[in-house]
Amino acid sequence: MLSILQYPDPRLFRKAETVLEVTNQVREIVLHMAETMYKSAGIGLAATQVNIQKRIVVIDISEAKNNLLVLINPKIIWNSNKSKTFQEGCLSIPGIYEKVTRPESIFCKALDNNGHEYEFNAEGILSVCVQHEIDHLEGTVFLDHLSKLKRNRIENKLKKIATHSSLS
Ligand code: GNR
Ligand code: NI
Repeated sequence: MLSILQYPDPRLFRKAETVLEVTNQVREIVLHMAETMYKSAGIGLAATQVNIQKRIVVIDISEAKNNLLVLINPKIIWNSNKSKTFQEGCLSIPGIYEKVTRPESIFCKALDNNGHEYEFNAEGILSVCVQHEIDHLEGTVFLDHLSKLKRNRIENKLKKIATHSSLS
């Protein structure tokens, strides 16, 4: 299992590199990321979160956790004008859950584990998750979508938690 960077680790703010070829090394990263996502009970994970600066995302929103989606170099090629608000959390910001407004539906393309391009429509939680993960690849987190006031409140709360923690 890979360790997950915790906010505000500066490595979370780096922009990930495009994957030039889906090699065995990339597939190995995907495998380790999936294992890490399942063990952490997340519905998605971006390579940035495990300190790998490549455009690789894994998602599984299924109840049975048996429908792994692999998105390499994912790109949103269309989004709806209509927005929707959803309560989000992040494995890199544990304990913080906030409402974020994003386009309701998106049309995306990505490469699969074999390097083949595919396209898909997403709405609901899948749309939220894909957008949340692509944000990570761009070096942003869901807190960047909140008002300054809300964000400041959360940063102060996280600083307090860090003060009490024996790890810092
Ligand atoms: O596990 C996760 N749940 C979640 C809930 C609402 C909106 C987005 C997410 S993604 C998150 C895992 C994670 O941090 N992925 O980057
Ligand atoms: Ni996240």
